[in-house]
Amino acid sequence: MIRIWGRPNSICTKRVLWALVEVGMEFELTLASGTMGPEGHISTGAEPYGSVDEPWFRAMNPNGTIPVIDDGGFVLWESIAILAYLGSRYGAGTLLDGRPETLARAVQWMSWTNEHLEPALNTQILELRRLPEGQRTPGAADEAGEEIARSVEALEAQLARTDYVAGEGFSMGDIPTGAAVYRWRVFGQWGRRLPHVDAWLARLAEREGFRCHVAPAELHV
Ligand SMILES: N[C@@H](CCC(=O)N[C@@H](CS)C(=O)NCC(=O)O)C(=O)O
Repeated sequence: MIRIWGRPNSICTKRVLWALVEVGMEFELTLASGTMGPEGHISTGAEPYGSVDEPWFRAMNPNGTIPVIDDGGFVLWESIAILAYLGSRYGAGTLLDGRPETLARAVQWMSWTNEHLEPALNTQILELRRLPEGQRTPGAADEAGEEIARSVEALEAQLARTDYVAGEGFSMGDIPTGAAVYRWRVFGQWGRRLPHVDAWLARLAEREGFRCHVAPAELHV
């Protein structure tokens, strides 16, 4: 049984939860965060789930970020590394298909998601939901939404050529990208016509890991 520390409304934790469903592994999730708790974001006065500043947690992950996994004593942080681990250890035929090209393309899109979508997505959710109204910056959420819309054109071009980001089959590469693009969509920043992205999201929505850990809008707030 894999242990995971994180929170269900963290986009990086969702990646790991979804991947665990894909590989059919049991896991135990321990809620941990320095910024969010059951009542919301700390900027609203809410108590965080905690643990991330404790010495035992920092010994696992000196950055104090989530998610972290422990698989029989093998401890790992950084969600993309965790997906790569799950893919290569448990994900033959589900997260990866054994082809170096699929692995490389999956990593390409996972890195692209971190570089091109995550910073703006983080701004968007803070500004639209998590920060108290008085602490929001006028226009920042729209600007972030526009930035994502521009970046997503690259994904639209890829999905015009292949059904999934790394080829004709689903792979771990679809997880971070799918969760991010879906979150952007949940918050209404859809705007442009992106038929291939739309069709791909509809395909991802049929997967159990997506339905459980990504689809519910309340899991993004
Ligand atoms: N690049 C890291 C990012 C880790 C990260 O910043 N995680 C966020 C949640 S998505 C976090 O730790 N937030 C602060 C907290 O909840 O304490 C990854 O992919 O795992």
